[in-house]
Amino acid sequence: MHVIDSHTGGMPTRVILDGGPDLGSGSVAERAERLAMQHEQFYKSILLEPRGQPGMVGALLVEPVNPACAAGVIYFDADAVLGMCGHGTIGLGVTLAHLGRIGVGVHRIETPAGEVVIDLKDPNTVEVTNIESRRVRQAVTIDVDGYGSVTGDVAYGGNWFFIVDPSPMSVEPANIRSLTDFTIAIREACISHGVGGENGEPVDHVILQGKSPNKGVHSRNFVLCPDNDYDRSPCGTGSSARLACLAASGQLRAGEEIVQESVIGSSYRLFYEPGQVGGVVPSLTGQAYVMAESTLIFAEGDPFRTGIIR
Ligand code: PYC
Repeated sequence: MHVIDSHTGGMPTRVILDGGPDLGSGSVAERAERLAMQHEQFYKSILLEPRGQPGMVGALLVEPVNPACAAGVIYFDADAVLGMCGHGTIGLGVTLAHLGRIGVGVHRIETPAGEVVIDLKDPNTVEVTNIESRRVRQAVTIDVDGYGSVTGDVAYGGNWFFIVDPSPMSVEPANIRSLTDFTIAIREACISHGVGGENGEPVDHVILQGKSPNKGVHSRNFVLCPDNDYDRSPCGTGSSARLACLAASGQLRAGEEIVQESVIGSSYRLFYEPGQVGGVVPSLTGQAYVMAESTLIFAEGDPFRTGIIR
């Protein structure tokens, strides 16, 4: 299996070029569902240690339905198949450019959440125009075991987010362990209280919004992913959900650009345009760097060929 690893603001993406399972035909969303339901061991083995690394997101290339798209892609982490992934799409754009499959300019990419547009500005810089994102619930208060009442918004940006703004815990690298434990407890509370999307979709990511000490930066976030690891980047789908919240509460105008920082200090430039069905169409720009081109080997006798299950 040939893979190319990149990182976007410190968050790793592994693009899988070949060796994936037969997912049949249908939309990318239908094929993603088959990957989730029938090939769990396959996708986890690519990301779990010892072949993968904590936090890593996989990007399985698939044939797009729309021939106008440069690629179809299914993203996943070590726990779940994702609807979309912003940092992964920046990493994918840079990887496709590295392979000579796309050049500078605008390209469409098919994801389970819908078609997104990438604008490759240079070999390392990509602007992603995401699917329409929306806030679905405002100021929901939940009781979080061991922490008390926490209030946040539920929003969709290609994945489902519970966004706490401002965070009651300081968003800084020294607190990453505590922030992780806190956000896991918040996600569990959301699930046990039935707080999620309009159709009962469970919250799969949690965001804590804090202040940045850096000039010109709007805010700093901590984002918990389904695999219980944190996003080293500012999270593209999470930033999209956040833009939807800022727009819905009149805190950011269409077209106004802000800089969103991650807990480790990497950043995206963000803005939105009004959507077609009441939400926002977010754009995020970030940088990715290719780190490795590898062949993964899953030897028959290897006791950890399917990864170290946590
Ligand atoms: O950038 O959208 C994102 C993302 C989702 C999970 C990890 N990164």
